[in-house]
Amino acid sequence: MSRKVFIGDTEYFPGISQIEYEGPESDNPLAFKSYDPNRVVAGKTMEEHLRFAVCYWHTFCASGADPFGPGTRNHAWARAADAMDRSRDRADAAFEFFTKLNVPFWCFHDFDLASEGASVAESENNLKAMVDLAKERQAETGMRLLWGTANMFSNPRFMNGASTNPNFEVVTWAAAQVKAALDATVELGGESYVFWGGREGYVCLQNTDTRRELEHMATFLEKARDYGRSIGFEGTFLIEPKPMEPMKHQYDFDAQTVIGFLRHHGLAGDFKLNIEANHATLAGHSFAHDLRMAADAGLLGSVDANRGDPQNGWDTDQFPLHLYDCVHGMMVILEAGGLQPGGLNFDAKVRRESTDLEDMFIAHIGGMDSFARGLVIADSIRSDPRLSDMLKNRYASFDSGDGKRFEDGELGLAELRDIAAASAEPTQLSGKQELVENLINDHMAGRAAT
Ligand code: XLS
Ligand code: NI
Ligand code: NI
Repeated sequence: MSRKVFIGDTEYFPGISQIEYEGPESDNPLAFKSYDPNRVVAGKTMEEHLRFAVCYWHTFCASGADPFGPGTRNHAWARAADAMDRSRDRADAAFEFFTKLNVPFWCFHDFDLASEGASVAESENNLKAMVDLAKERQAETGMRLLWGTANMFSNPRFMNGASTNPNFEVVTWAAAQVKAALDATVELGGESYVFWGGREGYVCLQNTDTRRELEHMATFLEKARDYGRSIGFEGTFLIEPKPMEPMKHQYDFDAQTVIGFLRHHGLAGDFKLNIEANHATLAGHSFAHDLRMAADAGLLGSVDANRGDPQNGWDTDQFPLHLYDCVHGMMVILEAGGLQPGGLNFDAKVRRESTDLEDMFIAHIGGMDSFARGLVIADSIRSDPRLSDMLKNRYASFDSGDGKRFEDGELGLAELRDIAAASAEPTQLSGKQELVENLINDHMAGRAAT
């Protein structure tokens, strides 16, 4: 291993060494069974396809607190009395974790990395100091930043939103945060910059001027884009759709809503989508659906790889360990030509009850193995001509003749009517859903050498 395994003089994950690929026969919970970074699938290595990232917030900042009780974890990196010392310890623990896990990327919010100060200037200085440290750690370990973002939803000042806040003063504080977070992202060589619309939405429609708030959001994003480009940010700006929580209704409801918004405001050239699995399911869709909508629009930017709980109506942010989701998702991602410069960010947290230090590794290893299996199985399905032929044949009536003329926009409504009037009742074409599902199961169960 060329990468140093721990940073500074404290080892935060003692007893856990470099996680290696041991193959499907291994029964070591701290080894990869399927994720072999160098294995080539569909012309690229697994590492290049999957571009895994660990998120800072759930993994290093959360303690397991929920609305009914405090945290269940008291990590060594969260104990120092001074806030800056805590930030530094946390960074060292994080870079040790990233390196041992062997992921190429990480992601952060401004106030995950540094603590918020008492003024705009103090917050900026705290962040700058931590960015300098993170830059050193990146150079030492070879880690890269997938994306940065700003937390504009935790501080009580953002209770009514950030860029959509009815109070202009709050909008300026949001702008100050985005400016500093963009500076940090550029300094760390981030590939993308994310806007998750934390509290951009409403709880009471009757006290809200939605038209004005949405205009403010578009103006804010435009100014953020202009500032980013002016400091040399060449990456992608990403919007992360979510339909609800914390607000009753969030403006970035789902992929199609955001696509319409970006196009309406002329932002689709600089912005793409960061699709989170659990947000798609909260919107009543599947993970693969929102991926497909983004991909169809040419706007699939990156992925927050997690999952919800089918019985719960909130963002449980569980690790993405359901193989079907990963297979269906990777089918879309492969079809779209991949995620680069985006990646698969584990916006996921171990359960409150999973309190061993090794559980953090086990959860990420499971997520990485699930997506690696998803990749191999999706590639195997995609190279089975039965599915592609079925799909092609389903639309064959548009390939020539009048169907083709319709696709080309050459037939008016009256002409379409005349074609109908001159023909018999349309042929019944079976959707063959069960056949498609069986075919996918065949690949899940072994046609793919996983
Ligand atoms: C919350 C979001 C958040 C974003 C980053 O639901 O998923 O974690 O990914 O602000
Ligand atoms: Ni997310
Ligand atoms: Ni989320």
